[in-house]
Amino acid sequence: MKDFKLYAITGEQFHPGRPMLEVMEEAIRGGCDIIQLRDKKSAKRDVLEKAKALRELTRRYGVTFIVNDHIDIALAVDADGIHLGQDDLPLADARKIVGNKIIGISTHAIEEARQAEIDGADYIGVGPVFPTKSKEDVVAPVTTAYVRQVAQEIRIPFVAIGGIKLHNVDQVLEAGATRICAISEIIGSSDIQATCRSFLAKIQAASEQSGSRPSR
Ligand code: 3NM
Repeated sequence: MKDFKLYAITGEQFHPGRPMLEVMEEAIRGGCDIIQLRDKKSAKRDVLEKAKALRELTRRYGVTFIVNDHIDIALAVDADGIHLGQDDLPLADARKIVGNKIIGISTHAIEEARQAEIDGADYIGVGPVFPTKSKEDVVAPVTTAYVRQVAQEIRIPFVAIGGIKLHNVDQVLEAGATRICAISEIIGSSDIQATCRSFLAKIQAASEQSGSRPSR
């Protein structure tokens, strides 16, 4: 898959009164290079309409587009991939349906990360690093210790997620993350583009620092 650095997920409760498409366009203009449609509340047809609109937007900007949960919608709109949780369709079965589209898997423990790698995930989510209110039934924070463990052991791309803000992202980068995902900090921001640019500057600075350190 095309590599990425800053991953934004939709969350319409964080921008009341502002259209989702406009908010996600701001995120893209700020430099987000992968967008996920995550909507656990709307009727399926409404999710489909949102997916169509986001597919058109992301295609216009050349940004990767992922649909959470709904494999059928991902296929219908020709999204670049899907994102699945631990309780969704098993990866091997999802792979039979989506072929070579991107499959991302949420992981909350190293065993899940190892399994996702073995099963052929294209990337994994690693979280929630910090407490978050953006996800229901969320597990306890995995802390930066889990980020560190994944950075050392797992070879497929991973993205850190969960409660990541501009004020704490440095800890996550220091633990070895090179890709960051956020919902509330990005799309709940009053200046989305500036927030994205600040995240990217921090990601860039951390990568330059780690590049100048002797490798393990
Ligand atoms: N998945 P915020 S945490 C959607 O750990 C999601 O798998 C998580 O939102 C996981 O950036 C999370 O607002 C919510 O904390 C992230």
